[in-house]
Amino acid sequence: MKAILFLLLIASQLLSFAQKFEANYDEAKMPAYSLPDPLKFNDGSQIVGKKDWTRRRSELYKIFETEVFGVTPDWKGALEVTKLSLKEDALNGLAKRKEVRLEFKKGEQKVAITVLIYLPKKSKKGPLFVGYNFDGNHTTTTEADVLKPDSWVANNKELGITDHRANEAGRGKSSSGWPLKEILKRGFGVATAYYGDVDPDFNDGFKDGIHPLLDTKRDSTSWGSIAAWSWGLSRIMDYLTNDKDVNAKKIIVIGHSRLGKASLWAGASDPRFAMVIANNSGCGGAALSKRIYGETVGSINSAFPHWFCDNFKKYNRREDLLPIDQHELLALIAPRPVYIASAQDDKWADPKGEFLSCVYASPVYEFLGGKKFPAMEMPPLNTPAIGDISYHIRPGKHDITLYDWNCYMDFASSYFRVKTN
Ligand code: GTR
Repeated sequence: MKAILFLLLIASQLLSFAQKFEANYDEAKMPAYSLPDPLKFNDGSQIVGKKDWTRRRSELYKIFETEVFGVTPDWKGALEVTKLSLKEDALNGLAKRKEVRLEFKKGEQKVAITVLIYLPKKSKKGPLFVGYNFDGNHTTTTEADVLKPDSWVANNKELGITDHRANEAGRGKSSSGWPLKEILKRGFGVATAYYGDVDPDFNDGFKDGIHPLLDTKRDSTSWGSIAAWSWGLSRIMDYLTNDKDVNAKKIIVIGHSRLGKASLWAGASDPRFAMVIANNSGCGGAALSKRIYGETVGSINSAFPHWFCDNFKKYNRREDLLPIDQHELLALIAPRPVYIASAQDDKWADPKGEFLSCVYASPVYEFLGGKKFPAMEMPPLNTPAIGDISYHIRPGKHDITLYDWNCYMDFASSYFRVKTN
């Protein structure tokens, strides 16, 4: 009898698991939804002047904090910077390369972010991309002397990691997503760090990474891992504003996938980022949640319970109750330029939902004197729609490719008036 009950229990759990994760890929099966209007206050009144936008913006920001990403505690501590290396002729003389360690301490606990920076030798103080990598700085480059992370990394067959420690097998393995030579030749700098330095990406009850150093108590509005990664981007920005080789007014925050979600929240939270790029950022990033297409709020919260605040779980299967949607995350970045990109086969991230966020964020950019987003329909493949909000979709899978980077660089070159070497 006990055995039968046990089997029934397992079967019912498997069923609910399967139900939870069943993704909809049929537009016809999407529920009817209506999106909140970013230009209306929470009480329904219309915003009129630009001053109203400041007030409306803080209303919106607060909702994203308390219902989606969680509230980031104030950081009042000091940032300790250690220069780890300097190479004047990296990448065959193309770049000056630095590694710096940014250290945060509370009692015995400490968190250190190692930032790898490449600056073009030929053009000084041009724009610089800052973004995280997934597996360690050494995976972004084939250069043999770039440091590997000391922190926890995910086990990964391809990178030969079985003990949560980075090793030499990973060196250069992500270099296709970091086309350093192409970026540097076009006059851009790059700063990257391993995202797990800030908060290892697993559900540990916020015991490791930066959370315990800043948290006093935790509740349903406390910050999750995405907010922590965004916080780390701002700390890298703190460093960059003091680096005399860098023009702090031309810093572009970029991220792919979960790190695209982090770059959007960093851009919304920190106005020092002059431009924001989110590549294939999907659910919780640029994709509209209320469409219920591909990854949903319920599925992301089940697979990654540590990414958002606990309040976000209230909207599992109840996206209709969300007081915001992701077009308003883009609106929080206005009037600074934002570039969203999708991949055709990346249905899980809902390319159309990413595109529609651009359409529905446009009224805020226009209200602030910016350009209207130039597309009402999804543009054809490989045909970027360029404006203060820009968007493209390319063929292929979930990834960040040279094509994506070239689009971002074309856009940033014209925005920052970069001369190619
Ligand atoms: C997926 C997740 C997505 C996306 C992706 C990634 O498993 O469901 O939201 O963030 O990971 O970061 O690669």
